Amino acid sequence: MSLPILVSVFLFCFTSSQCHPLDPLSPTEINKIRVIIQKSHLSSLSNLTFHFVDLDEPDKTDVLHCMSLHKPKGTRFPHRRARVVVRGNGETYEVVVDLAARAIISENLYTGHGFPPLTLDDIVRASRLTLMNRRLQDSVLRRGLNISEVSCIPQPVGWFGEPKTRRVLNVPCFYRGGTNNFWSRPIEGITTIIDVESMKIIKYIDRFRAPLPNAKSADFESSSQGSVACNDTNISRIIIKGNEVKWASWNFHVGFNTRAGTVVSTASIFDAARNEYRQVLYKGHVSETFVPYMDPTFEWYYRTFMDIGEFGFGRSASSLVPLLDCPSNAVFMDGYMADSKGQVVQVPNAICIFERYVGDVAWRHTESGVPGNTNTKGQREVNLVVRMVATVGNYDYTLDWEFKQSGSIRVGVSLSGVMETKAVEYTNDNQMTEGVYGTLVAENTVAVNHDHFLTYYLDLDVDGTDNSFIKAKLETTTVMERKVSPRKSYWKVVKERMKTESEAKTNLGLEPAELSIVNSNKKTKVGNDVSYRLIPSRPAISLLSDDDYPQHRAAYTKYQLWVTPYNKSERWAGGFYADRSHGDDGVAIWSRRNRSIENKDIVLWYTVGLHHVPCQEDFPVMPSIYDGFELRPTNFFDRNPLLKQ
Ligand SMILES: *[C@@H]1O[C@H](CO)[C@@H](O)[C@H](O)[C@H]1NC(C)=O
Ligand SMILES: *[C@@H]1O[C@H](CO)[C@@H](O)[C@H](O)[C@H]1NC(C)=O
Ligand SMILES: *[C@@H]1O[C@H](CO)[C@@H](O)[C@H](O)[C@H]1NC(C)=O
Ligand SMILES: *[C@@H]1O[C@H](CO)[C@@H](O)[C@H](O)[C@H]1NC(C)=O
Ligand SMILES: *[C@@H]1O[C@H](CO)[C@@H](O)[C@H](O)[C@H]1NC(C)=O
Ligand SMILES: *[C@@H]1O[C@H](CO)[C@@H](O)[C@H](O)[C@H]1NC(C)=O
Ligand SMILES: [Cu+2]
Repeated sequence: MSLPILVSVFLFCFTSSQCHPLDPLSPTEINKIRVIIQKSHLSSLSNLTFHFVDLDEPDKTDVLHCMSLHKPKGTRFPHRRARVVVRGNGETYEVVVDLAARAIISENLYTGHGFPPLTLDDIVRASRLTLMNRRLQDSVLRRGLNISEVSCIPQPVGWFGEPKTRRVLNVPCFYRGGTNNFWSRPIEGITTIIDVESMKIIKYIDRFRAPLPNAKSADFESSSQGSVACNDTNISRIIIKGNEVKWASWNFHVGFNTRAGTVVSTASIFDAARNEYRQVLYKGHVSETFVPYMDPTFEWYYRTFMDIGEFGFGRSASSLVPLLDCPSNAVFMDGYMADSKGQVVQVPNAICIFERYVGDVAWRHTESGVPGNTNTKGQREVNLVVRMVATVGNYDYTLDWEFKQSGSIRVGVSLSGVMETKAVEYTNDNQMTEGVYGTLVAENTVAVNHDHFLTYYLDLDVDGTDNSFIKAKLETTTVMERKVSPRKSYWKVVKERMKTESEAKTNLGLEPAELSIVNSNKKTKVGNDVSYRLIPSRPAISLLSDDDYPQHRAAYTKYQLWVTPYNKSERWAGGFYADRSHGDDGVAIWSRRNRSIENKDIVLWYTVGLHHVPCQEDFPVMPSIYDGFELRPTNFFDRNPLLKQ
């Protein structure tokens, strides 16, 4: 289709607090998009469904230009556009909608591998269809169970080399019967495969029976405790206008979309010594997740989930519960998204923002070397947290962006929720033989081994867009001048500036290295390059073999860190069309171009990884495990920014 040439439509934007160029789509805009699509020729496609509706972000240069103008009245901002992916007639269409012009300005039929994210409707219908299946009902009855107590949960099936793929879901079923924790009571041995497009069951197999795990041991709701409120911090220091947040010296924008959930952008920090805001992070969010289970049997092998691309963290956002998810001083933000019909769905309290004091010290010193007095000085560490919770089926991910007054940003994730378990005949570990792929956490209940990899998109702009990535290795050095020193060794810092994408791929091991994002065009007063350092989490990379299909699709999990030159369309680490993808898109593929990353606008792709060997304490509901990393100013300020100027 040829693109109509549009007269540039300028919105008078950015004159009020309501309007930041990266603001998520408002309910009014989502409605408008639906109407525009329904009035277009796309409405004649059969079974038209909306799979993705998000802001089509303006070009970065335009956004940065706009930001740097200190918002004079009447600053013009180019446009509001939306990126929409719909399916109709069994095909995928990528559409860009201009909201001011109320028109579709581009349209493309996607013919590559993989499918757009599943809709909630796909999931609900597949679940219902499974429960209505006579053969399943018979299987349930033969096991002496009551169909009214069965929950069936559709799951994406990955890709295992089939030349042609359809949109299908595998729908395992579980038994409530006395507990809401059905995840711990799988009805083992049954496989239902559903073709999502025609909403028909295309395969039903009942291979074997296993005992149903006990309801009493699986239940945790009856022993959950109320939350304790705590008023320690000061809400009045947080200033929120629209989606922009000002707190202490920080200024940033909080967005929300169905795929990533929380998106933090245009974060800058006020440098009192220079009397100016300085850029730190243009955009950061979770880009993809990979959760492969380590059970290769027929009923389990396909469970190799890429939750962000297959469904979405935003679509899985839980409404946060005051005093449980967020403390009493939290401020809440709602999220908005489109459902499969393009209609607005509100997620009340999708994000909370709060000041946190946990009793830590930001800096301190006791000086006893001054005659006459021993003197202690210091400052409490009070941070600002931006939080959301994505509940993807059985798992709950609490995702935090924590801003410190020292200039650090701590990005963390807490994992809780319920294990995916497999029903087995064993009631004691001493009966377990080969072919068990996890830990016996209760009688007849194995929690299966698995990994969690969360890959973050981090477009840092340290004091400007032109940055480089430096690995500083600490090398043991032999002392040569033995006449003046009895020492035999020391370590020195050897900095290596990474020139290309292939050099920048990093696995952190025992080798000591400092990883930093440096702006060599900007110096401190004493001449150091300004930079931010990446302080990593515990290193973990995928242990699957390179030729295994799930690994091929999530190839980026073989390195903890990738660095690419900024490209607006490179955003989703496992590729946009992750459902049933063949591994031909994503950061591992883009990086093969081996582009230059020196003194360029660069993007970091950092993976927080956990190998999860379940234990009994994880059952029936798992105590939170925390992991995360920090972005820390390094020769960015002329001295400790916590001190008064
Ligand atoms: C099956 O479960 C439903 C809902 O829990 C209950 O109302 C019904 O009595 C049960 N049927 C039998 C045969 O136990
Ligand atoms: C449209 O949906 C119906 C019901 O789900 C299905 O039977 C039909 O095959 C679908 N048509 C296409 C073209 O996918
Ligand atoms: C927290 O502060 C609010 C508002 O000042 C107050 O209503 C509430 O009772 C306080 N809660 C506790 C546990 O102190
Ligand atoms: C809370 O912050 C406001 C604004 O910075 C300040 O005026 C007020 O004194 C603070 N209150 C407390 C209890 O710290
Ligand atoms: C941006 O990335 C896409 C996907 O990798 C690629 O097709 C396109 O050529 C890139 N654009 C530029 C300017 O490099
Ligand atoms: C990437 O480019 C660099 C510099 O041109 C070169 O030394 C290196 O071998 C290349 N790596 C790959 C994998 O192509
Ligand atoms: Cu886990």
